[in-house]
Amino acid sequence: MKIIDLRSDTVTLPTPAMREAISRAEVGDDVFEEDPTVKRLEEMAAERVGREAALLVASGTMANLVCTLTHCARGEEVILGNRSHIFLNEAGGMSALGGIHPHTVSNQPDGTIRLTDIEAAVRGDNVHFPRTRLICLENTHNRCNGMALTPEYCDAVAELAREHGLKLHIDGARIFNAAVALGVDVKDLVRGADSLSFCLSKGLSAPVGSLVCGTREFITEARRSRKILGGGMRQAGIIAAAGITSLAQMVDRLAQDHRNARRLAEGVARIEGLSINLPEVQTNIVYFTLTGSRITGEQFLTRLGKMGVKTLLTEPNTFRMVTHYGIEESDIDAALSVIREAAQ
Ligand code: TLP
Repeated sequence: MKIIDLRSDTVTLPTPAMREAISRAEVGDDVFEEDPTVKRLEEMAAERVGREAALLVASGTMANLVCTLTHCARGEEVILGNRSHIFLNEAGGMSALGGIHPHTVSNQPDGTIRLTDIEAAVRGDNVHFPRTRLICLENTHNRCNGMALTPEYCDAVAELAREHGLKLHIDGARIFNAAVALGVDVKDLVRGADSLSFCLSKGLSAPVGSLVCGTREFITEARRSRKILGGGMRQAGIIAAAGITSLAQMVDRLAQDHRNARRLAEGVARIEGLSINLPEVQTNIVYFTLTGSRITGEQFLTRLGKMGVKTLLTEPNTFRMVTHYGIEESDIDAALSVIREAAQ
């Protein structure tokens, strides 16, 4: 039985071209800034997103943490969505390690936060309050149906940040999915941001790594934050080599993942006992809900697993499926047959 693993795009395996690039990678000690492959990846990343400089880090979580630690001092505050990955899924790193205070505001179903809500959350100058320092957005928005924030929305938040003397960070773990889905240059999605993180190890299929991008000055400080976190890596060209292949070869194919997600979503919509909001499926993430009361979410999850389809239960009856490299159209059709049977 072929296992169809739709839990996440983090399960992607390196491509043959990545393994080849890893085996040939020229390496050095990157803490001494002497790894030529890391430097090449960082330059390529910075250029790709229209920023002066970039820094390779171990994970998306580390990338976001490096950025919050670099922007904020202890006791300062970050405005971020209540469904954001930073708030929900990063073990409270900014407060645990940085003494930084998260101020959550509601994410709308499309991943945006209303400008009026952001503005209302900005603190006035008062001895009782933490100082607001940073706003964080997430694009695509994982827990908000993988939806893509538009350049216009990101610009509006950047403008608001500027008006209030705040910084803007974009958690762009899947920013290339957003750019491909919207048909825009990724530079236009991040042009107003003071920092941005994106992941190599999700839809772009590399085995490890994320990039932090910003001004040269910001990246110099971020390098220090990375060191504090124990994230200074030595012959990291082994990782960077795969990342270079990701940026060179794996971005345009995300459109195929989006088509597969669409096909999956349309199939799910035809299955009795399941409910899905089709217009919300824009990228490679599909959420649906079990509405019939015959079986529980846990039972449905177990049934799917036994029949070879791995998925995630994100709320009691809500499932997330993510398409990625290694999942073909035929796998989607096979998964739909299993889902249909399991929902009986
Ligand atoms: N998300 C993972 C899980 O942690 C939920 C996934 O399977 O989607 N930002 C966003 C928007 C993310 O979705 C993730 C990973 C991260 C940051 C963190 O990246 P890693 O896992 O590399 O630390």
